[in-house]
Amino acid sequence: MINKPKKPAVRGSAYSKVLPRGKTLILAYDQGFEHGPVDFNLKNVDPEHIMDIALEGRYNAVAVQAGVAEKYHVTHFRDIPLIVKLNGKTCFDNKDPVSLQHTSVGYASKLGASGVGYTVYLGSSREQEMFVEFGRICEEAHQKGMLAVCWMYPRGPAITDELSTETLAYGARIAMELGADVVKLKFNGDIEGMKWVVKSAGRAKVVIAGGSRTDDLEFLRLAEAAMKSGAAGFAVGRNVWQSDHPIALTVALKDVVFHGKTAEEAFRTLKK
Ligand code: FBP
Repeated sequence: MINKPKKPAVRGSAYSKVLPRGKTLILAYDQGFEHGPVDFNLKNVDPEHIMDIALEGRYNAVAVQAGVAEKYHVTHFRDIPLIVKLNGKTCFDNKDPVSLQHTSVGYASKLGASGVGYTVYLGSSREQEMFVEFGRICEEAHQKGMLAVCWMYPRGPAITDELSTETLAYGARIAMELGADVVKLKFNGDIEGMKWVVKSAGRAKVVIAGGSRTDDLEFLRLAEAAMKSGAAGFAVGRNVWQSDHPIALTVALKDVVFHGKTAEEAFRTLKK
């Protein structure tokens, strides 16, 4: 019997830093670019506040654009694994979105990143350009021992339902086939359907986006359902850093993601 390696082809410690025991909680903070400062208040507009949450909450990584990494992550270099987003777009054109690379893998590596992130809009009339860029990014990242994380968002003229199971599964599959180690998707609420999505991603790990701020229990229920579907965790932003108790919510979220607690159990601890 041949011993077959099960981990993706990432060298060094990047994989075990960001995905210890195959699970992860990533704090996403690229919304200032994607949505504009409309998501922020006087506290969370400051990237330093987000770094503090990531540190105190012991996140497995923080995902930011290069400028934020340069100016704010540098002092946390050793303590919070970094994922640098290599592309980004505004919210002005969501009908036929395209988001092209503006930062190199080499520069992300110089900033100390364990991984790079890139959004692909499956169904855009320019999806091919994003496939080509992300494929090359995976190649370069793996040569440097970094993780490639794909934000896979079906959106554009060819997409009728961004959250249909088959569309999400198709996106997960493409991300894996292009070389992603982690594929970030939105959750569609259908646990059985999402199991198929996770299967379609093969050995790429599926993490779920948090979405806009909801109440804590509802968010924890989403987390419980996502974990039941076989997801490896979350790359969450607004639900945590728009909360007025981000650390307590992080602890509750970790109870669900890493310790298998139900949403109700985690919520009871949160309320205490
Ligand atoms: P949230 O948890 O705040 O939803 O963040 C997840 C995320 O993927 C961000 O990384 C990104 O900025 C945003 O969602 C994009 O979402 P959309 O394009 O749907 O507005």
